[in-house]
Amino acid sequence: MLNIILFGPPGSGKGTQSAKLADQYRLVHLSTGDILRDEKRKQSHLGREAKKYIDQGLLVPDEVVIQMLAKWIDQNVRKGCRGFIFDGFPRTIAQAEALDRMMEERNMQVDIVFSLEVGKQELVTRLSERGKISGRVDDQDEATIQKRIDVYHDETAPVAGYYKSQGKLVKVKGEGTIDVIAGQLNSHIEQLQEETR
Ligand code: B4P
Repeated sequence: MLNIILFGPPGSGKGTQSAKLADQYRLVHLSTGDILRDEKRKQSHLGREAKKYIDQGLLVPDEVVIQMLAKWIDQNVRKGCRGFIFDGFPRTIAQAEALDRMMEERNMQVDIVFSLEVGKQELVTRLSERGKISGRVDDQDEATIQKRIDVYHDETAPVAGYYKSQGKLVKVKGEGTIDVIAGQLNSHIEQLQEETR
């Protein structure tokens, strides 16, 4: 199994790069943002709860996201998947600890954590651009985008230290063309696969 985490601020390219990696290595792409937005669209109980946080640029409570993710992992493991790309999860230390527990209980492990490094102005530009077409409430105004970047620095950035101390964190420049960034991620994965062969 190959399990990868894509980590970075909002708009850093996590979703974009995860889709490419999932396709290339035939992994299951688990985007907590996409799952929560889908629940919002369906107006399920979870979706209505999540909406209160997402639309304001805040994180959905840990226990909600952790339970939701455990369910998705189990469903895909039962189907015999080759591994996962975690996109937008974990976003807090509590989520990172929960993921480690979930993996251990299932005899799995996180193999590599990519941190996509992008400057703040570029993030604001990308998300504002996406806001014109995505219809996402959290991309619509600059104050909410700013709030998400602040939440990232306060609550999510410390997760990088958690994986650095496990020797799993790899920083990658997230500015440049999508294909060049994808090429860098690929070469790190191939190196990892060489080392573990
Ligand atoms: P997410 O759906 O994870 O979305 P995101 O952080 O806004 O964006 P992402 O980083 O995936 O976007 P991408 O770069 O692909 O989260 C949304 C919300 O859901 C959170 O604020 C939170 O409320 C909630 N949530 C999700 N997970 C949670 C969790 N674990 N715990 C609690 N709450 C959670 O794309 C951005 C734009 O940049 C795109 O338009 C793309 O085309 C463009 N782009 C990408 N790469 C580019 C490049 N190299 N050059 C130029 N443009 C590029």
